[in-house]
Amino acid sequence: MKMLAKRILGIVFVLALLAGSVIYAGAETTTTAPYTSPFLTGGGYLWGLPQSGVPSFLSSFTTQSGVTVEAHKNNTKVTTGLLGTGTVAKINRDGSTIEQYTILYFGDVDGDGAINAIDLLKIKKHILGKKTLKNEFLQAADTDRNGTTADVLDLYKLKQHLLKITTIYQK
Ligand SMILES: [Ca+2]
Ligand SMILES: [Ca+2]
Repeated sequence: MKMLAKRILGIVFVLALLAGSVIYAGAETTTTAPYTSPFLTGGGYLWGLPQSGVPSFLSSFTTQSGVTVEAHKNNTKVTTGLLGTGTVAKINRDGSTIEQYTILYFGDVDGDGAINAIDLLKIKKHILGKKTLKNEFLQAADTDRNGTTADVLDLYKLKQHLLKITTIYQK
């Protein structure tokens, strides 16, 4: 009798576990992210742009209903032109911002959305101690993506990029 009771208890326990996992699985499938995107985020930054056009950036997001993505430059919403380092991506749900990221476009150190000789000059000035790069602009100066920002190797990598010898890795 005792054995049977133990066995029933065991079965009940297994059934409860199964029921629990079914409920858990159900809960998991109903939880959907507000959006998906091919970009990477961390520390308040967003990066991984293949190029810096605003329209293609915005259309890269797949959003749930009620969710919108906006790009802001100097606190003004933009829908055309180029994104650059320092542009802010806002993810809104029902009118309020739920996530916000500052864009990093590696190699674009002045935030105009282009990688050119001006950016090279900015890194050079930083190295020489003439004008210090800060925040996202300093982060975007890690052109060789080794984690250290705005050093001679980054200057060299940017030069190579401009000469089309190598490309700055954005992912
Ligand atoms: Ca630039
Ligand atoms: Ca570096």
